[in-house]
Amino acid sequence: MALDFSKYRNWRQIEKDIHSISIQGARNVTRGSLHEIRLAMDEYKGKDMVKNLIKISSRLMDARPTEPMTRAILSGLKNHSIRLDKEEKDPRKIKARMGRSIENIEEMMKESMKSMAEIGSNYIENGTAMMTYCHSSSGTNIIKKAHDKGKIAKVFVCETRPLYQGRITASELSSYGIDTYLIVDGAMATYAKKADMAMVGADAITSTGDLINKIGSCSLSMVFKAYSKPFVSAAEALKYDPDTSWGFNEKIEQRKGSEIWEKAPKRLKMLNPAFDQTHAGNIEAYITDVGICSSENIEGAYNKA
Ligand code: RUB
Repeated sequence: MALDFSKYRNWRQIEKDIHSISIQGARNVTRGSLHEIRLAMDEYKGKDMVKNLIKISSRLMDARPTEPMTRAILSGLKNHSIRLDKEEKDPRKIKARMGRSIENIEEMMKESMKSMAEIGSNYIENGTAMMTYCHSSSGTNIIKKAHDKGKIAKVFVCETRPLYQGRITASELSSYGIDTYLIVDGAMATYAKKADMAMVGADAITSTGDLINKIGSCSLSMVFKAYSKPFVSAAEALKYDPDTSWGFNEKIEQRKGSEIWEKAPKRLKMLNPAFDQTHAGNIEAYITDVGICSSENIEGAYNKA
């Protein structure tokens, strides 16, 4: 679901909502961050504007540490603002040029979403019973487009503990008129028998073609592997993290245990990773904005994007 950021008047609130996951999903995190920078430019009009933008962008790049697309886009924008600061004396001109760059990035993101929906909906076969996990705006857009083409029989949506992002997916798809069934995460193997394929989103893709996505995606991939049914990921090529080809591991965000159990017994320890890593061998295909690709040629897709 493409969130409407125009309701935000205060950029600090966007940052809080990214931390609390009220703004969730890699794409919405990137879009929210861009809007935050736009609002911050309105506040810091003077000559300290670029200094402040650099600080804010660096914080946003770490707000969700497992988001290479946000990092790549914000680091490009940060460098752009540093160059502009050297070229332009007038902060109003810097602001205008930064504003245009943000608009161009937003436009590029809309276009990549459109191509993913087209490519993904062509890939899905007629009469598909789909299973999804968490909420990915790329995934839901593909399913909606495939439904428009009459290809979706039904969708099973795992609710996705502990924050229930599956409910966002389920309400979006059912209100679009798709036959949608919300299931508890533990029922994934039961209903996978009745599904033809599984599709999840992507936060990051590593140089070995592994997928990093919402915790539980790996389990889903294993269930589909066991049933010899396809498990795919809808991912803009920009989700590929080139740093992983230099031997850096993608950092997995660890969240507070209180998200699992708010009033848990005092001595109880809780482990709450936000994401997990799905082995490339479990992934039938990546549906990217530059075409369908296997986990082996994801770097090629990234270079093409
Ligand atoms: C969301 C999640 C999504 C990806 C892709 O996790 O894992 O599948 O971010 O989303 P969280 P999109 O709820 O913790 O942010 O396709 O919208 O980029």
